[in-house]
Parts: sequence; structure tokens; C-alpha cells
Amino acid sequence: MEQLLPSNLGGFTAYIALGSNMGDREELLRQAVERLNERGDIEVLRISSLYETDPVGFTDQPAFLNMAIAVQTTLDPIALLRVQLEEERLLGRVRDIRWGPRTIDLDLLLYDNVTMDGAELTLPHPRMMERAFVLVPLSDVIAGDHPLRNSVSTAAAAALQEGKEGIALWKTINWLSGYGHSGS
Ligand code: X6L
Ligand code: MG
Ligand code: MG
Repeated sequence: MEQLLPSNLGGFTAYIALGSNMGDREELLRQAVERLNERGDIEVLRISSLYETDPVGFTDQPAFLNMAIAVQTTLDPIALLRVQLEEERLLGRVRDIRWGPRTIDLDLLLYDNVTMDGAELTLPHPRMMERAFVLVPLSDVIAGDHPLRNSVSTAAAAALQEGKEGIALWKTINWLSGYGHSGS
């Protein structure tokens, strides 16, 4: 059996925001990241810290844990989105109340330099710059040379400094060591 080395995957860099506010939130997030990384067509490159965040949109629900990852993938954007939706389903997501509690939410934020506006997917994510619970973890993992790096980190710092966004560092994690990422 041949191990596909991370450096052999090729493909494109994408950024995914994750959230959970039902069940064992940290375990669900960890499982989602691990399951994506186990696929031959997705490699998790970087993992943000975990943040506990006050719910927005529909506020009468438990606090979220939010995070973000950078991945490298050979999937096209729609195929990656469909993988995310299937993983949400496999991890127990039931879509009932709009903006309501969920075991796991995987949102595709950015895919290489792609801009698109379709029925299934809009890139970049149309509301990412307004959501501190997306910007703060994304600023942990966005590439140093990404064209949006400065606007993301500036908006994230502003949101944290304002203090009224309800975002608290929960923990920093090192999930990649332990399931096969060589690290160097
Ligand atoms: C006015 C109207 C202001 C709607 C905000 C914001 C709606 C965000 C939905 C909004 C509005 C959303 C998470 C969450 C949701 C999450 C935290 C959504 C979809 N997801 N709150 N609320 N983290 N903290 O992942 O993002 S529902
Ligand atoms: Mg979401
Ligand atoms: Mg979603």
C-alpha cells in the first residue's frame, strides 16, 4: 500500500470555516477535520485555534465553537462543497430551523482565486467579511501571501478589539500530529 504524501496532492488551496453548537462540539470539529484529511483528494494544511463565540443571526441557542482550516484539494469548488455537505450529514446535521443549532457546519469561504455566483455556491463566501466568528479563525490560517490576508487580519483584529463580538479563545490545538501528517 502506497502512502500518498501531502506534497504529492497538488491542486488548489481552499479555506473552510467550521462551527458546532450541539453535542460534543470539540469532538465533532475534530472528527470533521480528520475525516476530510483522510480523503485522498483533500489534505488539511493548517488548523486555527478554537474559539467560543456568541450565536448571531438566531441568538437563542447555545454558544458555538468556531474554527477554520486551510486545505489543499484536487476537487473543484462544487465537488468540495458537496463533500462538505455530505460530511455534515454523516456527522448528524439535521437542517430544520434556519440559522438554528447544528452538530457541525462546514462553509467554503475561499477557493484559490475563484470568484463565482451560482445557485449552489458563491465565492468568496458573500458574508465572510461581516462575521467575526469567521474572520478571527481565518486570520490564523490564511496564507501570508493571500490577496485577502491584510483585510481579513485587520477586520479580525478590529472585531476582537471592539470586544462586543462575543469571541473568546477556547484552546489551541495540534490535531494534525497523530493522524499521519508528516509535519516536516
Ligand atoms: C442580522 C441578520 C444579523 C442575520 C446577522 C448572521 C444570520 C450570521 C446568520 C444575521 C446572521 C448567520 C453561527 C452563528 C450561525 C456560527 C456563531 C449565520 C448562520 N452560525 N453564530 N450563527 N457561529 N457564533 O457558526 O452565520 S447561523
Ligand atoms: Mg455557517
Ligand atoms: Mg453552512
